[in-house]
Amino acid sequence: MPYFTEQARTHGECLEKIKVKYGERAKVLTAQTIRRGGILGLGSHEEVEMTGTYTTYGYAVSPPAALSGGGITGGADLEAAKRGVLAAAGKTMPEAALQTVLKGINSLEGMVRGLSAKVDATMSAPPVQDRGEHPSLLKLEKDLAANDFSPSFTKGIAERVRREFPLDDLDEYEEVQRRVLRWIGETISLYREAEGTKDREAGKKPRVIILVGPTGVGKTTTIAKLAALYGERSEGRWQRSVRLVTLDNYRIGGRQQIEKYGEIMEIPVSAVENYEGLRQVMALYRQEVDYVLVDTIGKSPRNYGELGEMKAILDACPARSETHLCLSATTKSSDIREILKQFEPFMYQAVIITKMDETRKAGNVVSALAEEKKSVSFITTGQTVPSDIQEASVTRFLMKLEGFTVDRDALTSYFKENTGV
Ligand SMILES: Nc1nc2c(ncn2[C@@H]2O[C@H](COP(=O)(O)OP(=O)(O)OP(=O)(O)O)[C@@H](O)[C@H]2O)c(=O)[nH]1
Ligand SMILES: [Mg+2]
Repeated sequence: MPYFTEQARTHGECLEKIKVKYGERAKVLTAQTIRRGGILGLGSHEEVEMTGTYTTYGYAVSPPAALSGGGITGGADLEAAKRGVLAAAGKTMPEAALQTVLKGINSLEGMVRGLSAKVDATMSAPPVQDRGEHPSLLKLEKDLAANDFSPSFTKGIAERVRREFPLDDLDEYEEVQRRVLRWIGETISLYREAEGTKDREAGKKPRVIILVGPTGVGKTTTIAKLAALYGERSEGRWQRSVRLVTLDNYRIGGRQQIEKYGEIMEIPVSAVENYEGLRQVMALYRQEVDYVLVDTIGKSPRNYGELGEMKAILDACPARSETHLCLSATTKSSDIREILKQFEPFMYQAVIITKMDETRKAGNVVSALAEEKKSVSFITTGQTVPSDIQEASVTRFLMKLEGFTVDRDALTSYFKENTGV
């Protein structure tokens, strides 16, 4: 909360002055009698000085500027006092001594004026801590929290608003939202195939994609969707050759689920249970296959032993394989961070956000991905195979934000994305 110091000739005048400047927002904390004006104690007079605090909504008020009329005065007071001193001294002092005193007074006067200007300048600037209290900032923080953005992400955005927003623009909440949407969008890193294969024999066949992730997030369903997407079916046949491999060999229903998808889509499925089995399948598919999609068993991110065993089996895949971590959009923020970290031994290159249709808030996902510096490859939006999957796009995430006015065309154009997103 900002402080004020006010002086006036009487107690009543001082209270009046405070009331005019700060109104009901002022609270007087101290009152004392001081001596003001004059030079070196000569020509000064008594005044009342009060200090206190006042509340503010940031930019809307500028009491510090108003204070510049008080405080340390140069001007008229100084001139009058100087004349008085010279008149008194002139009667008794020899000329040389008088000149020395005059010089001293002049330099003192310069110092006082400089100091006064500095104080005025400091007090005119809006106090930084007040800026956070602007109603637009308060609303923005509320809107971000309502969208499940993490406290640290929200804080980062609010700080950027304070830093970069011109004073006038902050009153325009729509403009604040528009710019903030872009900033949020800029934190979203999209995964593109070229990145995944960078330094790893780019373009070499087959492209091997492994899906890992916690239990029940939608790995198998997503594998089926990806198979259809990459297979590019047209004129009743697949244009690309796709093969499915599952490590989910033992679980009742696990193997049958993917085999059912394979049967419906007419795509071969291989079930393997160990490193050697996977190595043999990979050797078999080394030629003449465009895509090999590997489904894994859902693992609790806390079961390090099982995660380690699965990782050891997956080592049979070629080094250039891409691993994508499936993560449900319905997961709460703290768990998302844990999952992103615990699956790191799999060295996944991208995250697939599943079940986006089941939540109206994407802030938890966006902030966790940004904070953990992860890229996102796909978004799945329903149980229907093969249609409910899309390549991840910045606009798609931003469209999920509640309470924000989203201009889809402006965003797709800003982020250079397809208008169809
Ligand atoms: N609403 C919704 N449901 C989905 C989505 N993707 C998958 N599901 C459903 O989530 C459930 C689990 O899907 P699975 O594909 O079996 O999940 P999984 O990760 O393979 O599960 P485990 O192999 O047991 O670890 C099924 O009922 C799916 O239909 C999605 O994008 N949206
Ligand atoms: Mg599964």
